[in-house]
Amino acid sequence: MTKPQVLQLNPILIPEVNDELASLYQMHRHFEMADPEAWLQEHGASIQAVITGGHTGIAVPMLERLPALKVVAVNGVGTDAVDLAYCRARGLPVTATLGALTEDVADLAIGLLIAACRNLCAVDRFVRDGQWEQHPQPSAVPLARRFSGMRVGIVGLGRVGRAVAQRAAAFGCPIAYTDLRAMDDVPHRFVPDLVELARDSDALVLCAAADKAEGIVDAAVLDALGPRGFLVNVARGRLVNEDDLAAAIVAGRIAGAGLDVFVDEPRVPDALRRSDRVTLQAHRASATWETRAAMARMVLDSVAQALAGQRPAMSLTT
Ligand code: 8YV
Repeated sequence: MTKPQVLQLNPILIPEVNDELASLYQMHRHFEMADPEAWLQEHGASIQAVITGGHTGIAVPMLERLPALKVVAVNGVGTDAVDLAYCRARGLPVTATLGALTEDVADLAIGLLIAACRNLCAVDRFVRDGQWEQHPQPSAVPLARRFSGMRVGIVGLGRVGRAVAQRAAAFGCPIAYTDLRAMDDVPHRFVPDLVELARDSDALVLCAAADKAEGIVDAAVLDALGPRGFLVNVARGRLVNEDDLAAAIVAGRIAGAGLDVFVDEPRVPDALRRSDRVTLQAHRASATWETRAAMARMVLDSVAQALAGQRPAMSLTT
């Protein structure tokens, strides 16, 4: 019997899961194809499942070339790069790895916040480059800012936002948040207006889905956050107007930023790369063995359920 055909758009880094996928399905790794266009032309009609990444998703024109498709399994929690309305109308399950990466993303948010306000990366470079020996006087390194007790404003109080709140609360930080609506099951203060939240916060942590929130962090929000305020983004680069952010960093209109995600990854604006007040990551928030293994297993399950004719448990559209 021929195996079901699966198109994989992004690598999975867990060897056991790759072995299992290869034993169950005929895997087609789009990212390794010499001529993906010609391949799609010839084989698109036989593909029954797509595996893709959270921020890369799959575009509608490609979905239209996969008429036998039974599932889009997103190896991530963000599905903003998949047209859910289109998939819903087509009766196509789109699955996500809901809940698998919450803890790691929240951990990195706190890590970035501490790195930003304590200048961890700049001071690391100061030591590494031999500068400490040349400038041993304590004034050679500027004083940092205390994280414990900072007023933390969370943008998007979903799973990740709540996990960030829990961690920040353990550091004695008063928490406020904004979202589409107030939530009655949390003790945190709801602030409907983002500018007002920024004005009331020492650190703004972005945890929101990007689909309806493109560019919400702009010059007005950054100015409200102010020259003693920090921005952390572990959600999507598109939430931020990156030109406004770069200008605010360069001019010292905000104190610093910790960024894991960018508008046009892997490109990071020069002004952000050059600034010592910005701590950078390469979209790594979910990138631990533990989380990536749990995510990959959920992807396996979703594909298996869909190909067995069941509604995948993690489906967002069916
Ligand atoms: C991953 C993500 O980097 O979950 C998401 O939405 O963006 C990230 O966790 C990505 O999905 C890995 O493929």
